[in-house]
This record gives sequence, structure tokens and C-alpha cells, in this order.
Amino acid sequence: MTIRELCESFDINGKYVNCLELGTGNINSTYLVKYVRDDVERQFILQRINKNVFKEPEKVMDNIVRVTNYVREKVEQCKLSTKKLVMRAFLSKADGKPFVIDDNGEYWRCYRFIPNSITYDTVTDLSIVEGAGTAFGRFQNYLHGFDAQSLYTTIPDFHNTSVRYQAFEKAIKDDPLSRVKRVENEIEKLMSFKQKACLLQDYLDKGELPIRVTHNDTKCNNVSFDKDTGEALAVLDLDTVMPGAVAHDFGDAIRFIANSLIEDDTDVENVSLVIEKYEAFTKGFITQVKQSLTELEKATMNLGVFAMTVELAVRFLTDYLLGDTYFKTKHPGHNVDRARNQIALAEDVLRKSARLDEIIKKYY
Ligand code: GN1
Ligand code: MG
Repeated sequence: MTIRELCESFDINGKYVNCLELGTGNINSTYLVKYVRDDVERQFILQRINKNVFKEPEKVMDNIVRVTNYVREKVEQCKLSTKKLVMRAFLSKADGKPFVIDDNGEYWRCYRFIPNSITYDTVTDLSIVEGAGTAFGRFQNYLHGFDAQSLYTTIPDFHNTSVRYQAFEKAIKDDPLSRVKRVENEIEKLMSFKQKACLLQDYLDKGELPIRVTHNDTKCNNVSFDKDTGEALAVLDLDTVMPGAVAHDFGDAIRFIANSLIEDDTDVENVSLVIEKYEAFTKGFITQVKQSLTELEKATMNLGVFAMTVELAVRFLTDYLLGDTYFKTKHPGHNVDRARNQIALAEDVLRKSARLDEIIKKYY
């Protein structure tokens, strides 16, 4: 099926004009599609769900539909714009499901592109950084009353740092491509981080932290902003919405947005945690969620920053050792570059931890 045929399988009004493949995202393939209706241009996002990563795409879509419907109701109750603040998935004309399966058995879904919106892969403007914090914090709030356990766990142990370490250690032991010798320093560093990085998971295992509905992929490019006003709008990419810990969302967001460089930049000497960005995001996020946080959640929020940074490094390096089959890579060694970058960031998070604790306290 062509992109056009796929689009036309969804219940969208108007006429197909063209499409453009977008290069962002390490997992799914994404297209920006243009339609026209009554001479007005409309845009949509068409995505092929990566079945290697999401083994049960129906369950992913079921989670997304239930979560977005819930958020939409909340937004309506607040008399705010659902068009701007909530993603909407289109249904298939044939069977009303929120996806279409092509001739090769691949799953596609289609979302409305939020009009006049933009996403940022890197952010310098601190008000945008704060807006990203507000958007993810608000998302957390809207879903406060949603039964987290009713969601499918579409990727088991997604942010279980201990399980991520187990897979890493197995990859080191098996070493199927004899790559271990090229990354011995990185392995050593990551092993030295293990105990601290797994502490958050230990609290979860002991049942000491509440399980919440979490986004689990809180990179800043998963928030849309109004192109003109800079206002934070909907949270996007809900593929990994699952039960989790609030510190996962906070930590993952910080490790991405407050990195002085982008996630795969090889200039590791210059990787650092930018305090001003940390503070701006923290202000936005914590202001939204503080009322509902337990004392232990507050006390472990910054542990989430360290844990998520290390976990990503572990995941990137595991993928490298196993032959780069999970994350999309643009060149050989791309996963090693990513891992080195995250290791450098984790080291800086440790150096700055007292400062981060001081800052976050201001917003509780
Ligand atoms: C993947 O494809 P993208 O960029 O939305 C990954 C995240 C990682 C991220 C790192 C399902 O997300 O967990 O943090 O890459 N998503 C999945 O850039 O594994
Ligand atoms: Mg994503």
C-alpha cells in the first residue's frame, strides 16, 4: 500500500496532497501528511509502529485511546481547547479501529497534527523548557484518577533499571559480535553506577513508591508548542504510556532537555547538565505535580535523573553489543556515541547532585 492509500484508509475528510518522511524518532517511521479540505490545508501524522519494539500494537493503541479519551474529558471540564491539548487518533474506515494493517502485516496509525504547532529537538529558550515541564506535569495531573493498573504493559520492565542491567550483563557475557573489547571503559563505568542507578527500582520493588500513569518517553520533542505564542500544548508520542514512577518521567525529561548537547553528540568533554535548564523544567513540572507527591517521591526525584541517564546508557550499549537491532542507528558505533554521551552526563549529575537537591526543594 502507498502512503496515500494508507491515509485514505483512515476516516479523514478532505483530499490527500502529499507526504514528507520525518527523520526524528529512534523507533517508529513517521510521515507528515498534507490534505486539503474546502481549500484549507490540514496536516496529519502517519506512523508505522515498530513491531520489533511493540510486539502487540493493538495494546499500544488501546492504551493511547483510553488515555487520550480520559485526558480529553479533563481538558473539557477545565473548558480548555481539546484540539490543542490532546492528541487525537483517527479510526480506520473499514473497522473503526485506531490503526490500519497493510499488506505486509505492518500497523499504521494516524494522528491529527496540532494546527500551528511546533516541536523542538533542542531548546535554548528557558520559557520553552519550563513549558515542557508544565506540559508533562499537567499530563501527570490529568491522569491522576486513572487506574494505572488497567493499562497494558506494552513493553515489560521498560524502566526497570535492574532488569536493563541484567540484559546488559548477559550481552557482555555472550558477546556475540566480539564488541566487548572496544567498550571496556564504558562497561566499567556503567558497572560502577549500578547500585545507585538501581535504587529507585529497589523502592518500587519494595512497594514504597506509588505506581502512577507515566509517559515514559518524556523527551522535549514529545511536547508540542504553539508556534506563535510559545505556549506548551499537547504531550505527544504516548506509545509507552504505562504504569510507572513519576521520577522516571522527571528523570528522562531532564536527561534530555538539560543536557548541554544532544543525546548522541560525540563531544563528550562538553557534555554537562545545564543548571538553568534543570531549574526551568523543574519549576514547570514540580509546580504541577507537587500536591500529589509522597515524601519519598519528592526525595527520589533527582535519583530519577541519574537512574534514567544511566539506564539509557545501558540500553544503548546493550544494543551495540547485540548488533544494533533495537534503536535506529545512522552510522556504525552510533549507539556507543550515545552511551558515552549519557555516561558523561551521569557523571555530571553526580557532581551536581547537592545543587540539584537545593533547587528542587525550592519548588516543593
Ligand atoms: C526511543 O523513538 P523515540 O526517540 O521516541 C526510546 C526511548 C528512548 C529514546 C532515546 C520505545 O524513543 O525509550 O529514551 O529512544 N523508545 C522506546 O532517544 O524504546
Ligand atoms: Mg518516542
